[in-house]
Amino acid sequence: LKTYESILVERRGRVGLITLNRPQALNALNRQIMLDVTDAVAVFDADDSIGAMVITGSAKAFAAGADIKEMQPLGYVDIFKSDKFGPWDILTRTRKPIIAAVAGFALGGGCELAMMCDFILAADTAKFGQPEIKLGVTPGMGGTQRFTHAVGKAKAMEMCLTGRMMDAAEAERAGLVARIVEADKLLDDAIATAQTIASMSMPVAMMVKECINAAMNMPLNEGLRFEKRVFHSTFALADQKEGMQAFVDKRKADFKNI
Ligand code: CO8
Repeated sequence: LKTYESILVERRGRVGLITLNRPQALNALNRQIMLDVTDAVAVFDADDSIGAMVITGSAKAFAAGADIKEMQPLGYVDIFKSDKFGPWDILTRTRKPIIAAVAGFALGGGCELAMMCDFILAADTAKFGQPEIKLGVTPGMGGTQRFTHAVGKAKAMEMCLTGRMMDAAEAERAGLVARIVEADKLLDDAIATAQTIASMSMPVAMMVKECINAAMNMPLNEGLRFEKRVFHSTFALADQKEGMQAFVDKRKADFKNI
């Protein structure tokens, strides 16, 4: 594995673990951390021995947003021409599942990065928010879009217009996070969850991810048609034969990812 300046990268079984590591700035997402995370994600996505990924931060902060000091001097043309945050989009093109394991602050770009992952596991210490309005800007990487899909219009409006934070319990009630975990068990739980996913048929897990993402972008009738075609296609896999045979034999399936 490569070493990076602003993240730590580890392999835990079939799970690729990425830890944001700019403690002096509460993991604020500067250019270096973006280059590091997007590179590491692409490397894991292309690695057949990795079945799922976890992105996490520290106990105090998943990420306290884009780096405000880096953005502060920019003008309109600078930010428009550079599409400064565009490279983050690679996360949404990743085909293997990514879990965000969030403890502490996930604010602005930090909340948006967590939402770019496939689901969020939250420590009971997690705090989510889109405080961009307090800086005189709008959210720019999903804070008015993915956030609204996740929590609904009323909460998205209130949160983005006031910039207030929500705690883990509220985030779970609102549907922003999949589950809450005690803070000191967060990483173990996230890795175990990713390991469970990585033990499934890899092509099937990738198809499930693709189908659920289709639900966010397609009208229901098109989404249902897409899902049915994908479901039919799974019957071409050796893993479908193995999965159903294992059930009949009352044993655990041993998927070969083919
Ligand atoms: N950018 C740069 N530095 C930061 C950031 C940030 N977002 N957040 C914290 N830091 C730095 C602080 O400046 C401080 O540095 P120093 O010690 O050198 O003064 C250090 O981290 C510790 O922070 P605090 O002393 O403020 O810690 P507190 O525990 O008192 O407060 C808070 C924690 C409440 C999280 C506070 O730091 C805070 O409000 N941070 C800013 C949160 C914010 O506004 N985030 C939104 C940023 S805008 C944005 O994300 C636009 C998204 C565009 C798309 C991005 C895609 C990835």
